[in-house]
Order: sequence, then C-alpha cells, then structure tokens
Amino acid sequence: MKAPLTDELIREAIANISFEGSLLRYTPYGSGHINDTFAVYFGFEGATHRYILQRINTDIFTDPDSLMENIVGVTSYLRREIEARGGDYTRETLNIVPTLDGRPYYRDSKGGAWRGYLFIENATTFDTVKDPKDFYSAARTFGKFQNLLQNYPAATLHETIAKFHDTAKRYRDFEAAVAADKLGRAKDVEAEIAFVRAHEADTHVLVDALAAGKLPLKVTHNDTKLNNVMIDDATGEGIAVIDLDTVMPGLAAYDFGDSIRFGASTAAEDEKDLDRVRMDISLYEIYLKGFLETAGDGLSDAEKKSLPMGAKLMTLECGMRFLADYLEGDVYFRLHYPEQNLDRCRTQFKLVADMERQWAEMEALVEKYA
Ligand code: ADP
Ligand code: GN1
Ligand code: MG
Repeated sequence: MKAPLTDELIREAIANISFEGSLLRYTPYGSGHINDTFAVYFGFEGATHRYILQRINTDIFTDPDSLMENIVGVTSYLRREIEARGGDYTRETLNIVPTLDGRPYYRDSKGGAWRGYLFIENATTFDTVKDPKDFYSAARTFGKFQNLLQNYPAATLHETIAKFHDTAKRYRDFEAAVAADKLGRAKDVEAEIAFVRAHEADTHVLVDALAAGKLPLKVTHNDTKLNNVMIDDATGEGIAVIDLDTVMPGLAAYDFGDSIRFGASTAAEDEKDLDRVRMDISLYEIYLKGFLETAGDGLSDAEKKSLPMGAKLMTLECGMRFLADYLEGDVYFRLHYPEQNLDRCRTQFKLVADMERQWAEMEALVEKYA
C-alpha cells in the first residue's frame, strides 16, 4: 500500500530530482484519477518556472522500473521522430527530469516512486469539450501518436497492467466483485448490475477478433481521454500526448473508443443528472474524421469497421470498472466525494445505451470517412 502523502515525502522527492533553481512552492495539479500530480515552482535567474512532479500509483503500477523503462523508450523514440520533422521535442512529448543520480525516477524512504517532467507551458488539458475544434485537434493528435509508434519495437514494451483492455476479463473481474460484495452494496445497484449482465456477450467481441487474427495488435496509448492530450493555447492545435503509463500493445479501436467515451459525452464523467448525458453524434463525427486523417493510412478495413465497437466497449468496460470499484470499496479510482464511482458508472451505462440507439449512424459515419 502507498504511504500517506506528506509534505516531508514531497520535499524529499523534490530534493532528489534534478530540478533547476530554488524551490518556491508546490501545489496539487490536474484531475487525473490515478497518480498524485503536483506543479512545482522554482525561482531561477530572477524568473519563475515550474515542473510536473508525480508520485506513480504503485498500488496499480506495481513495477515502476518496467513502467519507466517503457516511458524512457517511448519518449526518446518520439523525441527522435519529432526532431527529424523539425519539431520542438520539449513541448511535443513528455521529457523526464532525471534524479540527481541519473535515474528516471526516485524511490523515496517509504517506497514511493516519483518522477519529474518538464512542464508543457502555454497549453491546456480539457476535462470536457468546450469547443469542438479542440476535440478535433485531440483526435488528430492521438491519431498521429498511434501512427508515429507503428514502427516502435512492440516486443520491448512491458505490459504495465496485464490485460488492461481485455473486456472479457474485466467482465469476470466485475462478476467476482459482485459475488464478494465486500461492503454489502450490491443490493443497491441491481439495475446497474443487470445492465452489465445484459451486455456480457459484447465483452468478447474485440478480444475474439484479436484472437482470431481479424484485428492486429498495435502499439497504442490505451488511456486516450481528453485530459491526456495538451492543446496549444495559441494555435488550438494538439501538441503532446501525455500520461504514457499505459502505452503497450493494444487495438486501434481502444484508443479511438476511449476518446469517444470521454470526449463525445455531453456531460462530465460523474454527472448526476442522467438526462444531460448523451453521446453527441456530431462530436463523434468530428473525432472520427480527425482520427482517420492522421491514423487512417495505418488502419485496415477491419480496424476501421471496429471503431464504433471500440467506443461502445471502452465505455461499457469503464462503467464496469467504476461499478466494480464501488463494490470493492473505492480502492482504485481517486474519489472527490463518496458515491462518485456510482455516478461515474451510471453515466457510462447511459452512454452505452445512447450509442446503441445511434448505432446505425455510428457505422454509417465510418463508411463515410473510411
Ligand atoms: P493521471 O495518470 O493521474 O491521469 P496524468 O499524467 O494524466 O496523471 O497527469 C494529470 C494531469 O496533470 C494531466 O491531465 C495534465 O493536466 C497535467 N500534466 C501532466 N503532465 C504534464 C506536463 N508535462 N505538462 C503540463 N501538464 C501536465
Ligand atoms: C484513469 O489516469 P487517468 O485519470 O487518465 C484510468 C483509465 C480510465 C479513466 C477513467 C491506469 O485514467 O483507464 O479510463 O481513469 N487509468 C488507469 O476516467 O486505470
Ligand atoms: Mg491522465
């Protein structure tokens, strides 16, 4: 189990990473559900600059050596690709700030794993789509990311979370959480459990296609939500894909699908008023167009056809994960209030139902752009 976060631990980590300047202050940063993220401010030659400091969630990413080996590999590969195209690698990918002894992360005295990144300035991550153009930019950026990594030596990547998007396994894990019913919560969520069970057959579709050789394994990001891509404040273009903890072999449909799950929703992931939660087909179309523009050349017809199913399954899977976490006592996703996982799972199931309602159109749009 992770040690409680204390100022002492944070300061210990800061002191052991080769940040430049003298420490001014630090503050919790961002709205990720997994790691502990801080903006750390330093004074240097009369100016202030900041870095990102993160304590990796080692309850979830139990092997930080392998995890950071992946990130070193992927970011240095991207750096070369970006430089070859005349780009600015300090803004267009993550850059690790090494520890004082030259390692990619610092092990604190309580076993915690900390890393520093250059702060990508003058760019924003969004938690909801405010301007459809940003969503289009996100699509192009995630698509380009997938394309750039197509020649990355996939066999060298560690699986940081085994079977991360194996939706059929996620379903079995979900059933195990219902059976254990650790906190006696199952009786209050019968409708949600029934919704998942009614979709059991769906959970096999993509993993079966993969096993049958109908869909190829690619290097994918696997966590393509909108707040994992930085949009340039000046140009509105996507500049960098961040949160690289789950870069590993996966399906193109996973990356497309997880973006739709989060970004094409008309409401926040934890919206309580389900009347406000819909899958906005025009946002879906915008994303599909942008994604195919940059990733499309590398995709087979079967992969293109699998994109709507990616959207539905990533949403169903995420809902199952939120509900399982609720049943297990909220041990995985960071909460900001007690029933948040329940609210989150309900929005996901509402989105799945709304995708089913618009299924024919979702497929027709793939035909239109493919
Ligand atoms: P989590 O795994 O918890 O989602 P992330 O790596 O996505 O953690 O970081 C959380 C948030 O911190 C991001 O959504 C983004 O807003 C911000 N962030 C992360 N890395 C950087 C960076 N290098 N520059 C600027 N902001 C960043
Ligand atoms: C987590 O780390 P973050 O907040 O970007 C989760 C994703 C979920 C997402 C739901 C490693 O993403 O799989 O889709 O929450 N990441 C991990 O919002 O489990
Ligand atoms: Mg994130």
